[in-house]
Order: sequence, then structure tokens, then C-alpha cells
Amino acid sequence: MKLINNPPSPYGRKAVIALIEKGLPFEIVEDMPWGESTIASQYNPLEQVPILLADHGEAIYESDFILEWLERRYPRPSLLPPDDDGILDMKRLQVLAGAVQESWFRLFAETQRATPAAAWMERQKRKVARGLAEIARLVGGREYAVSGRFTLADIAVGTLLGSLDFLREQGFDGGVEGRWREQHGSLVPYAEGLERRESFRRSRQRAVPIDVQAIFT
Ligand SMILES: N[C@@H](CCC(=O)N[C@@H](CS)C(=O)NCC(=O)O)C(=O)O
Repeated sequence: MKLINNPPSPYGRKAVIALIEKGLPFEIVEDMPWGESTIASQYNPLEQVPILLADHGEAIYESDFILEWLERRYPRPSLLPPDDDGILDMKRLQVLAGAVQESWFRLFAETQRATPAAAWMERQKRKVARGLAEIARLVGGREYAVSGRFTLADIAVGTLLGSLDFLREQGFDGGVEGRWREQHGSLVPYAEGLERRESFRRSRQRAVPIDVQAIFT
């Protein structure tokens, strides 16, 4: 299998982690979806990475769908909770983590504009702050988010927190709302435990030169 991915992408990281956890052989094809030579649009009408290219040529895109596709096609080892309650708890966390990630990117994009819309930014900040608080309430202090074992919920939450750290290292702090380590100390041992896993270590986001102005303005 091949994974078309952009090295700084937290969405791509989710797919890489799942592939490693499942012990599947794969090759990464780096792509810059905003660049002129991108290949993403050949495989995904939404022009986004990550895209998983299955061995028979099928292209699967949208990170959560890639994870579900892998789960259905390669069920062992399972990255799902063992029962319906666990599945629903996992999906709630996937929704929350995905939405916080999106709001964070919207916030970042808005800061790149000549005249950022203050009300829009405040709205995104609220979503980030309240989403993170809810994640901390649900997960804080645990080793794994649901069912006492590693699942897709940990991929969702762990990559979100890792991505907030990564963006901060890159110089985008976004304000107090995203400072999850200071705001939600109970998430720190959880996230650091995940980052010690082999799949998390081998999938760390990597900065590449990007013309942010060209993308967002
Ligand atoms: N909801 C998508 C988001 C993917 C996404 O936004 N990928 C970025 C790279 S981090 C991208 O390809 N952006 C190009 C675009 O949105 O046109 C997923 O979960 O896969």
C-alpha cells in the first residue's frame, strides 16, 4: 500500500499510526496538496491528503474513513473498543478531536488574512477551548481513552494534542485556548504515554517549507 501524505499533516499522521499498529507494509509518497505538482487531485476530488492507495489501486481518502477502511479490511489487531458502549465513546472523541483540529486550522487561516474577522476567530477559539475541556473531562488521567486499551480514540486525541504542540513549536500558539498542557494537566501523562508508542514515535509531524500566505490569502 502507499500513503500519499504531507509531512506536517496531523490527518496523515492518523493513517500512519494505524498502518504501523496493524503491522501493514506501506510506503509514503510525499505530496504538497497546495503545490502545482500535487498528485492528490488525481486520486481525491477534494484535493486533500492523506490518500491511501490500496494494492489493487483503490484510492481511499478522508482520514477517519481511511482508519475505518483499514479496520474493515485488516481487522487484526483490532483498534476498536470491544463493545457498543466503547464504540460510541470512541466516536464521540473522534468527533470532538476532529472538530477542535478543524477549528484550530480555521483560526490559523484567519490570522493570515489582512483583516481577520474578530467574531469568527472568537467563535473558533471557543470551540477549541470547550472541545479541549470536554476531551480532558472524558480522558484526563487515563492511560487509554476508552475501554482500557489502545483504540482509534487514542489516535484521534493523541494526534490532536501532538498537532497543537507541533504548531506551537512552529510558532503558532493561537492564544490561551490552545495551551492544553497548561490548561489540562491531566492530559499530559496521557499524551506523553501515547507519544512513547512506536507508532507515535515513527509518525511525528515534520515541518516542510510552505508558503502560508499563498495558501490562506
Ligand atoms: N478532513 C480531512 C482533512 C484533510 C486535510 O485538510 N488535509 C490537508 C493537509 S493537512 C490538505 O490536504 N489540504 C488541502 C486542501 O484542503 O485543499 C481528513 O481528515 O483527511
